[in-house]
Amino acid sequence: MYGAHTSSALRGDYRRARADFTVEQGWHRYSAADQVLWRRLYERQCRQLADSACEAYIDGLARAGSATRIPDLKAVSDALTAATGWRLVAVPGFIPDAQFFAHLAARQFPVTVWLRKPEEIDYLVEPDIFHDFFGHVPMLFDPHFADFVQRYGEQGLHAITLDALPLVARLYWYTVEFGLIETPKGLRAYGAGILSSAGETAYALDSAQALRIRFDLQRCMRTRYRIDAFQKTYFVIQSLDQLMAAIDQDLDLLLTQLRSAPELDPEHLAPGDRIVAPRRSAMPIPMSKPVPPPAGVATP
Ligand code: HBI
Ligand code: FE
Repeated sequence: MYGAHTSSALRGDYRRARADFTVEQGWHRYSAADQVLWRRLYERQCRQLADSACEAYIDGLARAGSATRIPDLKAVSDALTAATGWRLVAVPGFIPDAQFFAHLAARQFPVTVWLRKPEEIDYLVEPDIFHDFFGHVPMLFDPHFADFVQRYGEQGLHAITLDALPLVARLYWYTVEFGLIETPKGLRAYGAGILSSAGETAYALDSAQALRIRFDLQRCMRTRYRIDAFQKTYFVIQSLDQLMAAIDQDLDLLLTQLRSAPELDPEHLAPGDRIVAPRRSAMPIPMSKPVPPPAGVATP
């Protein structure tokens, strides 16, 4: 996955970008091979969504369409605008933080125009159109989530003036990119980095190697993350409203305090963490004898 710390040169074509880093998508420039790869990616991810993605994502994906060809961003944008007032803007790739936040604050979601190469089908460091579209756009059809991401953009812009970018970047990372949610049907994913990744969907929900802890704003903002491998820690919300509740407040004091608080390491639990059980237990539980949950495990 990617992050604000990409060290290699960015691979998009920035020469034609406007001052706000938007470009023309140039839909006709995608090759037949690109279209074939899109369908492969789309079909593969779809297969595991039914019992992995939250309902809002599954509904949004149906409304975003684009199962059979690379989306024409303008066309999907019209449907999205009708649903939640958001629109999609085409960008060459990763853009500066302030510009990224400014787009979100204006209800514009930046979608990278290029598609990965066939040899990168499983893994990519930077966002491409498959990640940006398949991962992010479905959730933007949900009114609550859509409002949260706009508010996040405003708070991100403000956080830059407080020199607190890493703190808000981690919030984005652990929610919009890698968030999990407890639902009546069980643990599900809503994060784009999970839902656009072939391997991370099952890992995030099921693996005994990962920590799943109840979402806590401060814990989340203090926790480092990795961009080169599956996450070690996932934060679990209990409803999408919880996201807006966390961010729709004056964050000045919190950001100023956390700026100098020690960072937390994603590999270990911290005091006060509430563990959430994986979707499927690693070992089958015998039906005959009720087994008490391990200490500290939160039951839904
Ligand atoms: N640009 N295209 C693009 N996509 C991102 O996710 C992105 C970005 N620029 C900055 C950025 N993300 C970070 O500021 C956030 O992840 C916090
Ligand atoms: Fe992303």
